[in-house]
Order: sequence, then structure tokens, then C-alpha cells
Amino acid sequence: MMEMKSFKIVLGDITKVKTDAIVNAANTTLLGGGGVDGAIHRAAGPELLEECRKLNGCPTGEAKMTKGYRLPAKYVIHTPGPVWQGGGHHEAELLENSYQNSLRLAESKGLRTVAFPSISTGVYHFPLDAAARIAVRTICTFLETSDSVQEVWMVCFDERTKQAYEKAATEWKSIS
Ligand code: AR6
Repeated sequence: MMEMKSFKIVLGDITKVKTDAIVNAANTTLLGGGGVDGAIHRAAGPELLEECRKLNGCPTGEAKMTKGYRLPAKYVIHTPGPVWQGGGHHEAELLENSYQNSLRLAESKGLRTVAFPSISTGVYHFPLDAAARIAVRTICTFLETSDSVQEVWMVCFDERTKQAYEKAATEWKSIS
């Protein structure tokens, strides 16, 4: 059968994306914040925070799911990425865990389409090129063996971020 799975890199606002789930670059409290987290909570409405309060937070690199409420996406997968502390505090492994555990959760719930923001590259200051390589490698490797998840989008909020992910995807194709 023809391979129909796809990985897409787009420029845009993840709160407007109509995938089965969007991923939130959250913090360990899961009680909201700035950046993409703030935008997702604003667009979803106060019911999202109400459900998040019941989750009792989430460790860095793990993932928890809620409904999407007023968002076009049905679900939100919340994952706290690592704060960059120079690279010697397992940041790369923890960022990989955030992508991997978000995708596993989507797969376990039978979801077909998932959209990610660029986790940890905003106020958490993970270096963009390194973060993009980790994201692309983890997502593309996952898609090779997933049953339910068919389509993954990387939703980049600015051109510089989009270019970094496109470069990482080109590199990944050339080595895999
Ligand atoms: N759609 C897509 N991407 C967005 C959007 C949007 N609407 N808004 C911002 N971005 P950040 P982090 C991009 O700082 O580094 C929060 O306070 C943004 O340009 O949101 O993981 C949480 O509560 C950047 O490329 O997340 C945590 O405390 C990317 O999303 C902390 O920030 C991630 O930037 C998490 O920091």
C-alpha cells in the first residue's frame, strides 16, 4: 500500500489549527503561562484551566491530555519541555521525551492528526537548531511505526523558526 503518512512544517498560529490534537508547550504546573500556553488557554476558554487544575501538574518530558473546548482541535496534549540550562542537565533527552510521550499519548487515544509548536525554544531558551533536529528525528521515527497517528504538523510562529525546522527536515531526509 502507498505510504500516506506525512510530516508538514507550516507557518501559523497553533490555536487556529484543526487537528485531532494540538500540543501545548506548558510548564510543570499545567496552570497556564505566557507564549503558546497563554494563547491556547485564551482561545480554549476557562474550561481548559478548570480541567488542568484536576491533573496535579506534569513532570518535564511527560504529557497529559485534556479536551480542546473552544479550540478547533478536539484535544490538547500538554507537555512541559525542559528549560535550557547550558546542555548538561539532560535537556536533549527531556525534549525528545516531550515529543515522544505526546505522540504516544495521541497514539494510545487513537488520534490521527497532531500539531506541535516549537517546544522549549521560546522563554525556555533551548537552542533552535538543536531543538529542531531533535523534534524532526523523534517525529519522523515515530511516524515510521505508528498505526493511528498519520499526520504530524510542526506549526511555526515565525519565519526563523520555520526555516530551522525545514533545514532539520532536509538534513534528516539526507541521512535516513
Ligand atoms: N502558535 C504557535 N507557536 C506559538 C504561538 C502560537 N499561537 N505563540 C508562541 N508560539 P514558548 P517554551 C511559539 O515561550 O519555550 C509559557 O509561559 C514561540 O514563538 O511559548 O516551551 C509556559 O507556561 C516559540 O517558537 O514555550 C512555560 O512556562 C514556541 O512557540 C514556558 O512558557 C515556544 O515558545 C514554556 O516555554
